[in-house]
Amino acid sequence: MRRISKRLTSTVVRSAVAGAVVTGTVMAMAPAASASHKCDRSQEICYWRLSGYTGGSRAFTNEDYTYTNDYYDNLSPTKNINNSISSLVNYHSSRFYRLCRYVEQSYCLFSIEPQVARPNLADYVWPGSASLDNSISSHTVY
Ligand SMILES: [Ca+2]
Repeated sequence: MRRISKRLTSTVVRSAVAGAVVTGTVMAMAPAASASHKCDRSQEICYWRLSGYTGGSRAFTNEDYTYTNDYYDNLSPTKNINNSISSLVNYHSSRFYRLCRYVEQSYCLFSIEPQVARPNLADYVWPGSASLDNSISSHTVY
């Protein structure tokens, strides 16, 4: 009886260790959830914090569910891109980026065609008249 109990305990401990290793792997991969990267002006949509393509930039090639984990390059202090984008260029040769007013790809009502530049998002409005300036939070791709 004592021997069985010891064996069971040992199995439980081994399972717990295996579980911890799996959890550790998932957590190590978490940063990859942010799909943004440095603007290289090729096959991507590039965003800037200020109008006229200034004030820090950040790019996406694929869709993104939330901008809350994306930050402009070379800005000190660091600045989150969520609700702070003021100009953009779609450098992609064929993709349309559909901009979303909210995170979780919600209220995605403004499309950016391939090879199109928007120097000042304050010149554009969401349906209903709210300015696009400082109000993009995610996007889809098609
Ligand atoms: Ca993101």
